[in-house]
Order: sequence, then structure tokens, then C-alpha cells
Amino acid sequence: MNRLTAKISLAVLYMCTPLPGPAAEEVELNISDPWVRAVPGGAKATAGYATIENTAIRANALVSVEADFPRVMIHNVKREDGVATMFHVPEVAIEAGGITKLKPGGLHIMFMGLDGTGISAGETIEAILVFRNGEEIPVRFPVRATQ
Ligand SMILES: [Cu+2]
Repeated sequence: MNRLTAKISLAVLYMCTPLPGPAAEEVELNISDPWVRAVPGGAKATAGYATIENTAIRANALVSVEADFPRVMIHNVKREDGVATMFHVPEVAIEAGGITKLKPGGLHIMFMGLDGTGISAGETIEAILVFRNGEEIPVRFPVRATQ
């Protein structure tokens, strides 16, 4: 091996060595089964759901959701005397190694200020889920019809 070849080999070796640091930690959250409820024309809001898994050894939280609607909030549902009421929650905790489900009748993402044309099954809503650790995860929510 001549000197130039040796230098190139060394350079290739460096390039192929994984760098320590944040890259190794990147996948801490898995988002699965995202969907948004189809709504007819005239509806002012709809809800989105997903399952969020935290594979990290520290707790995390969903702190906000960004999407192309006038307002997007995180809501939960409470029931009193048989009446279900939605209320805003500042964040959704996700335990270390835990799974939190946003689902009908419970935690959900509220997409508000719809333009009145409705949202139909087959459409897709794009949103960015923002977490307490700074991670921002783009998610495509397919729209599903419900009875
Ligand atoms: Cu709501």
C-alpha cells in the first residue's frame, strides 16, 4: 500500500465510523395508527387520534400540535351526569417506556376553525407533533369515516 492509498483508506474509515452523540438517540418516539375523523360540510372542528410510544428511558410529553388550521389544541374528555365535555389540556404525558393512546372518548387533537367544506375519508391531514424534549415529528393523518 503506498502512502496515498493509506491516507484515502484512513479517510474512508473515518467517514464510516458512526459519530457518537444525539444521532444514536434520535428514535425515542414511535407514532402509530394516526387518523382524523371525517366531518360533513359546515363542521367547525374535527378530531385526530394516534398511538404514541416512548422508547426512551426518560418521560416525555406531547406539548403542542402544528397544522394548517386556525387553531389546534390538545383536548381530553370528562363525563359528568352522563354528559361528555371536552376540555383543553396543556400537555399529554408519555411515561418512559410507555404508550399513550389518543382515542375517541378520551385524549385527542382538536383541529379547529375548518373552512366549512368538510373533511372526507381518503383525504390526509398533515401535522407536526411537538414534544417536550424538542422533538418535532411530522405525521400524516389519513381521514376515516365513522358512524
Ligand atoms: Cu376536542
